[in-house]
Amino acid sequence: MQKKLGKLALACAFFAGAATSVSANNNEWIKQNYNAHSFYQLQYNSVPWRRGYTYQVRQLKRQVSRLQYKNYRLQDRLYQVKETNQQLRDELSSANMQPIQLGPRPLFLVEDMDASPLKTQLQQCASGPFVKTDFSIGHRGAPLQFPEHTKESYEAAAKMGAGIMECDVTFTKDRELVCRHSQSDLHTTTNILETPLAEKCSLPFTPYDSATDTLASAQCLTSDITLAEFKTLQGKMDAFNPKATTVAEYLDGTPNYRTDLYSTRGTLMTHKESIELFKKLGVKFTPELKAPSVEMPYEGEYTQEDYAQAMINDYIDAGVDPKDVWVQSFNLEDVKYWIANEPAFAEQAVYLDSRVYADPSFEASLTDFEQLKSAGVNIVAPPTFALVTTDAQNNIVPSEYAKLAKQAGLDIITWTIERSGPLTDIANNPFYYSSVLDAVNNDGDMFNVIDVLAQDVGVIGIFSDWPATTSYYASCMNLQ
Ligand SMILES: [Ca+2]
Ligand SMILES: [Ca+2]
Repeated sequence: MQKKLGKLALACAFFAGAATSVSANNNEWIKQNYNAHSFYQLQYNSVPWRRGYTYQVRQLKRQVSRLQYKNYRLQDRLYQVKETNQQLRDELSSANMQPIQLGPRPLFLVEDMDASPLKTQLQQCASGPFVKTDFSIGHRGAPLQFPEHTKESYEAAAKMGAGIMECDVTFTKDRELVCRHSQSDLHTTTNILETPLAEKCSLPFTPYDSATDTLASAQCLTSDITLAEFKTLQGKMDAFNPKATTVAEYLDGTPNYRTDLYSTRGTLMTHKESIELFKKLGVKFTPELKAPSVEMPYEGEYTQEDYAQAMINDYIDAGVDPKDVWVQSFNLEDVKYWIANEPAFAEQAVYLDSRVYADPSFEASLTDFEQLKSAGVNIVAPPTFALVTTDAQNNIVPSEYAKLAKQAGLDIITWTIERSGPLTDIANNPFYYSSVLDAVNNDGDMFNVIDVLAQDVGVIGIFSDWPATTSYYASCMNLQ
C-alpha cells in the first residue's frame, strides 16, 4: 500500500517537474516575441503551447485517475485483509484455537520435584508456549475441582489444553444417552436426593445407623428418570459422607484435596450435547460405554448391541470423523461388536483393561496381547500402576505388561493422573501408584511417573483429572 502511494507521489513530482519546464519555455517564448506581436497574436501563437500543456495535463489527470483507481483497489484489498484478519481472530478466540491456560499447578508440581535433569528441563518450560495436545485427555472433564461430566468441567479441561475429552456414556429411562460415570451414581454426582425426583430413586436415602454401624446409603440410577428429568439436576463433586444422618450431610463428602468451589452450577449433559460442546471447544472425543446397572436387554428389548450402536450413531449423526473418536469399553465384547459392525470407529477403539486389578490370576503375556491384536484390538488402556514398576535402584521403569503390549504391536493409553490427592499421603490412596510406592513420596514425583509413561512406555495419551499437568509435560516435551 505504502509502495503504491509512493509511486503516486513520484508520478506527481515528475509531472509537476515537466509542467514547470514547459512553463519556463513558454515564458522565454513570450519574452522573445512580446515586442513584435500584438496581444492577440501572442494569444494566437501560444495556442500550440497551450495545446501541449493541455495534453500533458490530460495525461497527468489520466495517470492520477489510474493511480486513484489502483488506490481504491488497494483500499478494497486492505479491507478484505482486515476482514480475514478479524475472522482469524474470531477463530483464535473460539476455544478451538484459544490460547490455553495452565494455571499455577503444573509449576507448583515442577518446583516440588526432587532435583533431577527432568526437573531442570521442566523448569525451563515455565513460560510456555503451551499448546493443546491429544496426549492430554480430560478424564470426565477436570474433576479434581469441577463436578465431573458437566459442561463447566469440560470447558475447564479444554482451557487446560486437553485435546481429547471423555463422556462416560449411560442411558436414561427413555433410553437417551447421557454423560455419567455410572448408570448408578446420581446420588453422589448430582443433587437428586435434594429434589422431588428423590422419590424415583431405586433405593431411597437411608441415614447412618450408629446402633448397628450401618453406613448411610442411597441408589439413584439414570434409568430411574427420563432425560427431561435428568436435565433438571445439578452436578456436584462425586462424593458422599457414609456417616451422614441427613441428606445434606450425605451430599457433603467432598475430600479436602478437592473443592466445592465450582459446584454451584454443574450443568448436566446428554451424550449428543457433549459432542456438540466438544466440537465447539475444538477437542476430540473419547466416549466410554459404561456397563449397565440394569439387566440387559433393558425392559426386555434394548440389547447391549443396541446400546453400543446407539453411542456410535450419535457420532455418525453429528458428522464426526471416526479418526477423531476413541470409543472405550471395559467390556471386550463391546469392542468386538464395534470391530465387526463399525470398523472405522473400531480402528482406534480402546479396550480398558481391568484384568490387572479385577482378576487375581491375570498375568501379562505376549500370547494374550497378540490374541487381542489379532482380534482387531489396537489400543489397550490399563491403569497407570500396571505400566510401571521400580528397578533395583528404585528407579521407575516400564513393567512387563508395558513391554509385552508394545511387543504385540498394541498402542497404550493410561488412566488416571491427578486422581490420588497429595502424593505425600499416597499410602492412604495408593491405587494408581501401587506398583511404584517406594519411588513416590511427594507431589513432584508425579512428573517422574508421567515421564516414564511417555518416554519409556510410550503411551499415546494419559487421562488426567487436571489436564493442565499432562498438557504442561506434553508441551515441554513437544508431544503431539
Ligand atoms: Ca471413563
Ligand atoms: Ca520423591
